[in-house]
Amino acid sequence: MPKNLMVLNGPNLNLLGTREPEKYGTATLKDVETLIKNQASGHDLSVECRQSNTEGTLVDWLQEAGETVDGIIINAGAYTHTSVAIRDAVAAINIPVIEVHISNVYAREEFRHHSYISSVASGVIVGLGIQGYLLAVDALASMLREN
Ligand code: DHK
Repeated sequence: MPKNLMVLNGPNLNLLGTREPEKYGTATLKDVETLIKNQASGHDLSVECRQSNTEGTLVDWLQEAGETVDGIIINAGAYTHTSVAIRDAVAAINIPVIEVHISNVYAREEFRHHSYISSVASGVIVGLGIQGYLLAVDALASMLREN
């Protein structure tokens, strides 16, 4: 059976390319999603990418993905540092979830140093730019091969 991934991006990540490019780079979200799809297809994985600025929508999509795909990549943006609801949604999921941050949150403001998601994620990739999403695809591909 072909395996499927879901990539969820949270608030303000729709602005990639123009938003603080010194921190988030110059690639647009569309560029990033194309790279993710190419990376996934190299592993014979299909991937659906979604973005929302709304916390509840991300919770709904996590619940949906937990039932319909084999692995999830999430960059919850600022909700990483605030959302117990997103953390609880991740904790309720029985498939691997990789948390990604484009910037090195530990080299930034103190309020970005804590993630509600990290302790319930399968793994975390931080500060490697948009390459983090591609490394997360590789990690999921390897986890799914082992299962
Ligand atoms: C993205 C955001 O939107 C911020 O709120 C996080 C994260 C960091 C990132 O680096 O991808 O603090």
